[in-house]
Amino acid sequence: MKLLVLNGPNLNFLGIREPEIYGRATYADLVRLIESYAAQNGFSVECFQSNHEGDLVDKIQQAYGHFDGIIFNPAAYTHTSVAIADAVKAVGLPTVEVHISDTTKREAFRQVSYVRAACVATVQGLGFDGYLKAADILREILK
Ligand code: CA2
Repeated sequence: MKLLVLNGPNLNFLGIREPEIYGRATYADLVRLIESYAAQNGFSVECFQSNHEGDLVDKIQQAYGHFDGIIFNPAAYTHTSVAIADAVKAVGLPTVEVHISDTTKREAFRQVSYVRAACVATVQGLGFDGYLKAADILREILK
């Protein structure tokens, strides 16, 4: 199993600001956690973070034929981007939407997710462990 882990805008700032919402661990810590979970569980991962909508769309398209599934925290683009939702739908790879925080308990504008309809599951409010749970979900689907 080969998974692509995508993170959207500002998640490179993890651990630097807003620790009360996103915790104190950094983006590098997140990548280390996911890579060591993959090594322990016998699958491979590539992690990619971008602040740019088009770069995320390009990376989703490039995943076609190269990855078995996608773990995706589109960050603010969750709530705004039809282009990203269309890209996930277009490649047809099983994709799990992940959010570190529980968006259901936050502002009204975070209650909309354009990408959700294109995803096989949503995991939110579990902190970094949500990415590991997403990998477990994809492993079940892909086996
Ligand atoms: O909870 C999540 O994972 C979110 O996807 C994070 C996004 C937010 O727009 C979504 O509604 C929920 C924001 C990511 C910003 O990350 C920061 C990290 C540290 C400091 C500031 C922002």
